[in-house]
Amino acid sequence: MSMFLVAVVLVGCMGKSGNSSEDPKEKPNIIFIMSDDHAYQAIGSYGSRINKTPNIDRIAEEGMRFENSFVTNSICAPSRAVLLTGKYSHMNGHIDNSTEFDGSQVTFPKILQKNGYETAMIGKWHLKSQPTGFDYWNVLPGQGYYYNPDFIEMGDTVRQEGYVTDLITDVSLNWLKKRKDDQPFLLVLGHKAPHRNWMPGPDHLNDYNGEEIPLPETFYDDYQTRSAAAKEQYMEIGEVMGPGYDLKLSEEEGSTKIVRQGRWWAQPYKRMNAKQREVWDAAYQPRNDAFHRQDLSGKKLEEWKYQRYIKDYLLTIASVDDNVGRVLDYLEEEGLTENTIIVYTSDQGFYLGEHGWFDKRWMYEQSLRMPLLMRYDGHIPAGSVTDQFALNLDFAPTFLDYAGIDITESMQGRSLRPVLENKAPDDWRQSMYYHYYEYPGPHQVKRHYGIRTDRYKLIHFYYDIDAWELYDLKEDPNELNNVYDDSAYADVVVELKQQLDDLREQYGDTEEATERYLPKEDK
Ligand code: SGN
Ligand code: CA
Repeated sequence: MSMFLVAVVLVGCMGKSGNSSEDPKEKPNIIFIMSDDHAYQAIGSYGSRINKTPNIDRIAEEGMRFENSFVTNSICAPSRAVLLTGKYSHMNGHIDNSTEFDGSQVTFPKILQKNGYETAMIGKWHLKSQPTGFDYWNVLPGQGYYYNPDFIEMGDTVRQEGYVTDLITDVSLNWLKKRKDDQPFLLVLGHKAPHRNWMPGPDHLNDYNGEEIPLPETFYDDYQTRSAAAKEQYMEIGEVMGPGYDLKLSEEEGSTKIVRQGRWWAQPYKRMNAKQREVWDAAYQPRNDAFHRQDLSGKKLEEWKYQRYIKDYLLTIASVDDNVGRVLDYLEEEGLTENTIIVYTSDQGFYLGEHGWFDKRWMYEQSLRMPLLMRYDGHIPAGSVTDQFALNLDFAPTFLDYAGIDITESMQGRSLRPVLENKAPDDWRQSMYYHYYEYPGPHQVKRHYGIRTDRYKLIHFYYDIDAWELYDLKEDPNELNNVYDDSAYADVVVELKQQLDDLREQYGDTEEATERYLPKEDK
């Protein structure tokens, strides 16, 4: 099926599958909070061993936690394009971070807008083209800065003083306060944090000081049983993290002069004003001095890098958590919790040292899994947990369903509503399809596609490699043992390859589509 054909959608036909009446005021409001690179391993309600997120956990306590929520292409802009369109990357055309999103496509905010919703997009956007389908938008250009970031408000670029996570929340609360109260609303609130280069906010610079965060079990993975793909990546904490931009080191003991090599640390550092820099240096200098005095090498140096990375990462999350709390408090104060669907998720998962890595992209668990918490009082049972498979493909159909809009013809995902209401039908998906494209590219994760069932994961790496991997998630949850060539799994391989072909056919991801998205010189 051509990606252009599937863009034909029925916009605005009301009421078939929803519970909402025709009166827009009766429809639920939607607040969709998406942070950038927030791993489930760093969320309290997912059992984090390394941090606490009391406010994010409030959403789970009052709603549902998804244990098996997956992204279909584990990287930022493509994940957002899937969210908006409800279609796989090969269908919406946004396969990697390099291209501009085609905003003329049908998206769920556009459909909601046409059906009486007031819509806003605030914070991280990352799709290069201007947002469409939003009555109000105020977004970071590109990745944005942590301190004193620029915002593009309806086309005008304005620099705001302050810390990005607080500022995005300020703009969001202001919009909520000013919105029209005779319409339901959709607010997409995108946080920059905890994206690289993990600069903590002024309120949390000194948390975790003197503490040791435990190393993940697989930190020293040697990739022995895997294909060349895992050996040829460029995302090891020990190898890749630069002293300046990533690790925020100063040049030498006693100096606040920043290290210049290793990426562009000067830019974000110099963006701080004098007061902010003073607070920053006061926090980092003693720790940097201690580092210089130790003269570390080998594993000790790698583990020091891990500590610096993970603490900075978690500190940026502490601000996200505070600010989620501000939004939830506002909704409670205004009596809005009852009729508002609240979602917390991240554009993909992330490695917090598992396999020795940071970043995402792989179909392995930490980057495939998206945290997903949803609350809708009176509709989603409080404190519930589901194992059913959810995909980022499902967000658009879910919101349209709750708004009483029939979407059956247009999107590739399914409404999560029956799952959220503990009524998953017998034909709910038992497997999921994944396809990642951005190679050659940052971190050098090779192109791959695959299938995950509740027990197995089969992956095919292609382009400058032709390699298969199979993991038995029950026997090997850490995915250290590729059993693709183990004869005991021969039947499983045959069965999964068939299922994978079926999924590729079902979603229209043909050989021709895969070929179409190869780098130009290779077509
Ligand atoms: C930047 C980062 C990468 C990261 C990509 C994509 N490098 O290029 O580490 O993988 O963004 O991230 S940086 O040195 O510029 O920080 S994504 O979440 O936007 O897809
Ligand atoms: Ca991301």
